Amino acid sequence: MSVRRGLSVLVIAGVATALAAPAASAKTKVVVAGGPPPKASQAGGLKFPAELDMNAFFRRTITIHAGDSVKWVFSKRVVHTVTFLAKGDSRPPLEQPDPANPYTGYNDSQGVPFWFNGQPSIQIPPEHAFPQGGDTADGKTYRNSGLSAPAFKPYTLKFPKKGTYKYLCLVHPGMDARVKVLPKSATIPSAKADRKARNKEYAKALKDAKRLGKLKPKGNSVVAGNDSTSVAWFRFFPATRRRTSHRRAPRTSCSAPAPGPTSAARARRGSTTWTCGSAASVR
Ligand SMILES: [Cu+2]
Repeated sequence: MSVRRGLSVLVIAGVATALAAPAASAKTKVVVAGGPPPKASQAGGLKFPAELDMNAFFRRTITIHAGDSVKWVFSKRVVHTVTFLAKGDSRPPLEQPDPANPYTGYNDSQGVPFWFNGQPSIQIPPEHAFPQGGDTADGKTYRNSGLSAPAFKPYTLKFPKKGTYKYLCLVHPGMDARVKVLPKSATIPSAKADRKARNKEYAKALKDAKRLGKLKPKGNSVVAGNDSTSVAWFRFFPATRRRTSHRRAPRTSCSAPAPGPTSAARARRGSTTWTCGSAASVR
């Protein structure tokens, strides 16, 4: 190779190196499952009443580059999952009948067997309860964080390919969201813009909660909880119901909050006792 040709090759190689985009390092964005978030700073320092739970993902749509990851952190107020269903599947119930393990030996206080003895027990199957599918999403096969409680360990997935990945929480119907994965050349919101948008979504949910928290049932009714799709109150409305007659206790009704394994309401069939999540009194 002549000296002149050698120099040309070096110059061309130098220009090519200068034009090549620097290899972007893979990034990880954070999404909070539920509310309040584990750290107050993850909702811009907003204050959450102790009896309030939020069943939504914040942000509801997160946009990343192909090759980046999303890390979900979990609210510690109730249990959630981050679940990507297999292509074509629809949302399964969290719990399923297990005919191999029927209920046996459950009697009431008088020793009379409950009606459900012999019926299939209701179980949370392992594929719902525990992490499934590895640490990379492919948009076709099942991925699941498992139940967040009791460890509340963050869950991270990498998204190598562009596309829109819908996911949901198996515990709360209506709690769903998506990850938008764009080519590396596309412009996406910065992490700072995402945090700002997330705080806004929390502020809106708090506003909805405040509206729901104004519930004033008429007459002698007492309502347990008052929910929307993404907000749940774990309290009675009103907290104190005064009797309208001294001769006879008022008729009160107690409606159960949204279903879920951590739901505070438990009803025993065959009994008149309802146990609800927060205290209320009739005076
Ligand atoms: Cu949930």
